[in-house]
Amino acid sequence: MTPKRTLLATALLAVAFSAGTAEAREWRGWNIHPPEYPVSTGMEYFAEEIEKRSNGELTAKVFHSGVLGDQPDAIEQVREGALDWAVFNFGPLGAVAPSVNITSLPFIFKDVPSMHKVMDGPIGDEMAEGLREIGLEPLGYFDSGARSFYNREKLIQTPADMQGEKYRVMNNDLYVQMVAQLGGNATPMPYADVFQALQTGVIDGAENNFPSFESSGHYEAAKFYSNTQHLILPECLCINKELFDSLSEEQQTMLKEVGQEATAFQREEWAKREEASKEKVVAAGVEVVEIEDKAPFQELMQPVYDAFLAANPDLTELVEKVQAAQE
Ligand code: GTR
Repeated sequence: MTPKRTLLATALLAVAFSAGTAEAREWRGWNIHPPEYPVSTGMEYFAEEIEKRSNGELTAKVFHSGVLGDQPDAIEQVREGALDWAVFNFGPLGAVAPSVNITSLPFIFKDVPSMHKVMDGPIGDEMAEGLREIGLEPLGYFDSGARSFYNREKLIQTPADMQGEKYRVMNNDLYVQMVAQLGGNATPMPYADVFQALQTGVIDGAENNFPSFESSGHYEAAKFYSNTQHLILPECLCINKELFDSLSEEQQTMLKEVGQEATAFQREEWAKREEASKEKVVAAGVEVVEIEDKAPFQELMQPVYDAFLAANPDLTELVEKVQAAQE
């Protein structure tokens, strides 16, 4: 090659390379959980597969353990494109997407299989539209089991046991109303602050599923877990919508496929972890009580439903559909 040609080739290569790197900008993914948690391994599955199947054209990284900040902020950041993707819980998501907030009506799902059935059908598609409207493209609905109350000092068996007790809840008004209806006081607080608040007695308790109760270490400070299962919340594997829309049709199809596979994988991992976490906390001395009759808790929730539907009359039909789909 002549020196001139070499120069030209180098310049072309540089252009190709910079174009290539622009396309291959690594997507930044937010995750609140530690690396071995089922949400985390589901996200890693997604990241690895999209890189493989796009021959390295698409790359994504997961920042675990909430190092990129708390959930409500992260939701804003993925909506705006400051972050690219994440797995978000429907609780904090519902605070900004009304149709999604239906899942936060206490006891709306009978059990976890019913939640899957609803989310994997046309109602899940309607909620996906609600997520698109706020700038998120959902690629799968992950599992996060059922949430129950735990306490530092006592077992909750009836709502009377909640009188005057202070509970941390996620950032969503529905949970403040829910705890108030049960006779307690709710304090919305970032997940990362709950452990210390439990340890120091700033709160009497909190509520979560077994894997989070265990992985967060909350079980070390709160030894009484009452299986109220008052919330069964899906989680969303989401990507910034503008970013998704900028991809080729082929890439979008591939992403959707990988999203579904990652979801199937995550749900299996979830079921295993739920068992393991329960065993671990029981072995560590946590007393777990099953609530055979949930009716006393459920009956107190009517005002929460009424207030929600009064504020969102257009969602009445969707609430009814969610209920009817489980009959
Ligand atoms: C977990 C959930 C997280 C976060 C956390 C919390 O179960 O997976 O996304 O919502 O609960 O209580 O803040």
